[in-house]
Amino acid sequence: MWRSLVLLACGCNQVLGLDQTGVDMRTDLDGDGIADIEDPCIVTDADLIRDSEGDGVANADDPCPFSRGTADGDRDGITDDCDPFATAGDRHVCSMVFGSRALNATLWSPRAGEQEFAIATGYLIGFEGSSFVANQPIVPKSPTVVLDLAAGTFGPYDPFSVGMWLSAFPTHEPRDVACRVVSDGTLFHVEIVGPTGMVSSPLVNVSDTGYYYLRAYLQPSLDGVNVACGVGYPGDGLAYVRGHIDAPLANFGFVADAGATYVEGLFVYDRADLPSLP
Ligand SMILES: [Ca+2]
Ligand SMILES: [Ca+2]
Ligand SMILES: [Ca+2]
Repeated sequence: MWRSLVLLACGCNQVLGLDQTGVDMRTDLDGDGIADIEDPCIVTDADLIRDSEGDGVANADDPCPFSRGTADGDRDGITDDCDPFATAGDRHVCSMVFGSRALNATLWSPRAGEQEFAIATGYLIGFEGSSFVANQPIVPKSPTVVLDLAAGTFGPYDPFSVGMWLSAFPTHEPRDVACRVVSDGTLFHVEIVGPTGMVSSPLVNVSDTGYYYLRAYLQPSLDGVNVACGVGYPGDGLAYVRGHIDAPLANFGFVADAGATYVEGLFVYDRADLPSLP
C-alpha cells in the first residue's frame, strides 16, 4: 500500500529503487527486509540455523563455522582456525551454506556457454567445466574483505580444480579474475588467474580427508583491488600468492574446472582498516 501511494504521488524511480533501465534494484531475495543491494548477508533461515561443524553454535552466531577450535589469540571474537589476521579487528559478516534451493536458484546463474551446475541443499557441487556467478553483489564494500571457501572433494586422490571468481561477468571476459586451488591428487597449489596472467604458490600436500579451505583477501587500492589468495587446512598455515585486479570488482562466483567437488560454505569476514595482506 505504501509503495502504491508513493507511486501515485511521486512516480520517481529512486523511491521505487528502479534504475534507468527499469530493473528493480530493491529485490530482497532472502526476505529479511534488507534490499539485496544493501544486504551484507543474503541467506535464509536454513543457513542461519545450520551448525556446519556441529559444535552447538549455529552458523549465524559462529565466527568459525567449519572448525571447533576455541583458541582466540588476539581476542577479537574470531577463533584462530578462522582468523584472517593475527591482529584484532576482524568481523564475521556472513556464512552462506546454500541451504535454500529457492535462493540458490535465484542468486546464482551458470555463465554463458557453460554446463549447468548443481546446488544441493546444504552443500554446493560444481562439475567439471562449470562456473557460475552471483546475480547480486555479495562481497561487502569494506576496506578489507576476506572470503573463506570451506570445500572438499569426493575423491581426495582424484585431480580437481575449484575456485572463486573474485571478479566475473555473466559471460566470459578477459577481465575475469579467479582465486583457485588446483590438485593432481597428491599435491596442490593455489593460484590467481587474471588478465595479467597467473601467479602460483608452491605445492602443498593433499590431506587424507580431502577437506581444505580456500581464502581470498581483497583490499581496494588507488587503481583497483589488491588480492591475496591462499589454501590450507583449518588451524594450519596457508600457502599464499598475491595479485592485483586493475578495475573495480564485478560479481563473485564459483568455478570448478576439473573433478567433482563440494563446497561446505562461503564465510565472509571484513575489517574497517587496512592491515598488510599476507
Ligand atoms: Ca535481504
Ligand atoms: Ca557451529
Ligand atoms: Ca582472533
